[in-house]
Amino acid sequence: MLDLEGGNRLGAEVESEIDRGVSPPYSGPEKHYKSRSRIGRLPIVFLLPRSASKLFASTSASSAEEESQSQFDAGEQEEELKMSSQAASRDVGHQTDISRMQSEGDGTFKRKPSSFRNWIEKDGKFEPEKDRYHLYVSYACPWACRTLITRKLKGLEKIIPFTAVSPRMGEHGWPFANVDPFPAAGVDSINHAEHIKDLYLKADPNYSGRFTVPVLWDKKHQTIVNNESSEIIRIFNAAFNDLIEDKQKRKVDIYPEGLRKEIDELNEWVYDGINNGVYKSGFASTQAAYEKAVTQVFDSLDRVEKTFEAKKNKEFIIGDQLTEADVRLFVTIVRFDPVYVGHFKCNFRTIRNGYPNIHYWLRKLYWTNPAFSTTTNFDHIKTHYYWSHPHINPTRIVPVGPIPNIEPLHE
Ligand SMILES: N[C@@H](CCC(=O)N[C@@H](CS)C(=O)NCC(=O)O)C(=O)O
Repeated sequence: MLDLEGGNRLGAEVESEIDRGVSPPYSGPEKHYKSRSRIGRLPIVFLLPRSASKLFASTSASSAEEESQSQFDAGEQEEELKMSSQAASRDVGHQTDISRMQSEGDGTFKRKPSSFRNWIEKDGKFEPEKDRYHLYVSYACPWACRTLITRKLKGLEKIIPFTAVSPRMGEHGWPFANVDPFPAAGVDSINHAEHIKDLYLKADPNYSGRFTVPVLWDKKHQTIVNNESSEIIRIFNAAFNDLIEDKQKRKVDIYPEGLRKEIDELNEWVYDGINNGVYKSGFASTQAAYEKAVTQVFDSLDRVEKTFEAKKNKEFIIGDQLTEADVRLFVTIVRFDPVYVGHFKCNFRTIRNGYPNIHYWLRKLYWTNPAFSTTTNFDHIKTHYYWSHPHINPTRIVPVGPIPNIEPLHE
C-alpha cells in the first residue's frame, strides 16, 4: 500500500472550518484518492440542478451565512439571471481557459498585473468589519495560500470566512463544488457563483483580465476589494487588529517597520526568480525561454541557500522572526518537489536533495506551525497543476510521488 498521506494534515483545520460554515469535510487521503478517480470519469463541467446545489450549500452555511442566505433568496432569481446574462453577453473563453493563454512573441511568460487594488481602512470605502469580507481561494494556488496562511497567523478565522474552489481549473476557469464536487472544495453561499469568473463579472461586467484567485470580496458593496495576494496579506497584517480577540495574534506583525527595507528587497528577487520564476519556466513556449527561466530559478535558489548558510537563525529567512518573506517563499518551496520539478521542468535538483538549509527551514515551518501545515493540501496542489494545464500534460495523469510529499523534520 502506497503512503499517499505525505504529511498532509489538512483534515483537522478543515473540519473545524465546517463548524464555522466554510468548507465541506476533508475525507482523509485514502478516500480522497478513491473519489478523485471516481470523479475523474465524470464530464469536466456538469451543472447540478439548483435544488441540489442548495442542498450542498446548506450543509456548509454558518448562521451568519444562513441569514444572508435568506436575504439572498428573495432576489435570488433576479440576481442569477443578471449574472448569467452578463456572463453570456460576451465570450470570455480566452480569459478563462489557461490552455488558450498566449505567451510573448519570444516564448516567454509574462504575468498580467492584478486589477482590483482597494485597501481596507477606517473611514475609507472599505472599513474593517467582522463578517463583511469573504475570501475566495484555491488550496492549489501559491498566491492564494499566502492569504490563507496570513489569515491564520493573524487569527482572522472568525472575522474573514473563506471558500476554496475545486483544484480542477477547466475551460471556464476555477469551479466551485456545485460544479465540481472535489473533496474540501466549497459551494459559494455568498454569491451562488458557479465559477470564480462569475464574481469578477458581477463586480465588473466589462472585466478583461484573468479570473484569478485569491479574491477578497465585500458583501456590503457586492464587489471585489482586492485580488492581489501581496496586498491582501498586508491588509490582513494590519487592518483588522482592533477586531482580533486573541491578544497574541493581534500583536503578530509579519511586516515590521524595522525589517521592511530588507523584506522588500528580498521579495523582489524571490518573486522574479522563484515565485514567478517557476511559472516562467513551466509556461515558456520555446527552448530558449525555458532555459533562461529555469537557470534563473536555480540561481535564485542557490542565493536563498547561501542566505540561510550565512545566518545564525536558520528558521527564518530574515532576522529572528517570521515575516511575510517566509510566507511568500514557503508557498513556492512546498510545491517544488511535488510539482515544479516535474510539471514545470525545474529539475536541476530537488529541494530535499539539493538544498539542506532551505529543506530544514521548509520542514520546520510546516511541522511546527499549523498556519503552514493546515493550509497546505497536497491533493489539491498536485491535481490542479497536472490536470489544469493540458497543453503541458495532455493525459492529465497526476503523479503519485514524491513519497512523501514532504519529509519529516528529524531534528
Ligand atoms: N498576482 C496575483 C496572481 C494570482 C494568480 O495568478 N492566480 C492563479 C492561480 S495560481 C490563477 O487564478 N490563475 C487563473 C488564470 O490565470 O486563469 C496574486 O498574487 O494574487
